[in-house]
Amino acid sequence: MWPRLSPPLLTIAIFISNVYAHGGIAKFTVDGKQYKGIAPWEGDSPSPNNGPIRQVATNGPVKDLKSADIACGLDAQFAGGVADAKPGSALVFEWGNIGSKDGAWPHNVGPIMTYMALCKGSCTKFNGTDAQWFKIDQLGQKKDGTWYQGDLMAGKPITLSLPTDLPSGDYLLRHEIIALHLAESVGGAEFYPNCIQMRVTGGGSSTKQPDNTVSFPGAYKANDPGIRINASSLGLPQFY
Ligand SMILES: *[C@@H]1O[C@H](CO)[C@@H](O)[C@H](O)[C@H]1NC(C)=O
Ligand SMILES: *[C@@H]1O[C@H](CO)[C@@H](O)[C@H](O)[C@H]1NC(C)=O
Ligand SMILES: [Cu+2]
Repeated sequence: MWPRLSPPLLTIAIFISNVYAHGGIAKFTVDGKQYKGIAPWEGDSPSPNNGPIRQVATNGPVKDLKSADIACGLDAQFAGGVADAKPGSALVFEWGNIGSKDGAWPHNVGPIMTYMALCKGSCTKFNGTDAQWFKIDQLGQKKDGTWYQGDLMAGKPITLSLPTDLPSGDYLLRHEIIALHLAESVGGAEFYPNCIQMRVTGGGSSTKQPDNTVSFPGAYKANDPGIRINASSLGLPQFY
């Protein structure tokens, strides 16, 4: 039998579920090799972190687009490792609602963006705020109006490939969910950027940067039409 919650307790329970209705990358796989995300809010505290995924401080979102956190996530730390890849590598991203252990990602509205930037020197000491990012992928809505982000909520991974013409080099990969469920007011959108340190071999030796690069902070503004948006006016069946 379920315990009956008195109204004050009910309020607290709802409050807590809001606080923890966030998450991060649970697993990242490149060409079959899997790396685990680091979730300090789940008790993970690898020290040193020899994996390629930069550890963030909490499972919460970045809200301030002027903060350095928009580059790689809340108080993102350098990681000690790099993930080996090649042009065209198959990437798999699994997200979790980390707060309920091994739970699914909790939101289903808003795009998933993936950027890369050449590290100047080793990625293990390269700050994402100094990067010139180019976008390699974006996943928005499907034909039926639902968002690819909903696949993560259903426990499914997001898959994509590195560009096939990517030159060799050390890169930061910036994989980001923009959750728009509260985005009807300025500052309501939730940003969940994650950075992964990669070494690409077997590509060309060009060091020419793509023409269109952006910086974080800088690329997004709180009033951008895709950032301040009433996503429920898009007529979605369920909305979180
Ligand atoms: C990256 O630079 C920002 C802005 O200067 C700083 O706040 C942050 O601590 C730096 N990150 C690391 C891991 O040093
Ligand atoms: C957002 O859109 C929904 C559906 O069209 C509407 O009911 C709601 O009032 C809108 N919210 C705001 C803040 O405009
Ligand atoms: Cu959230």
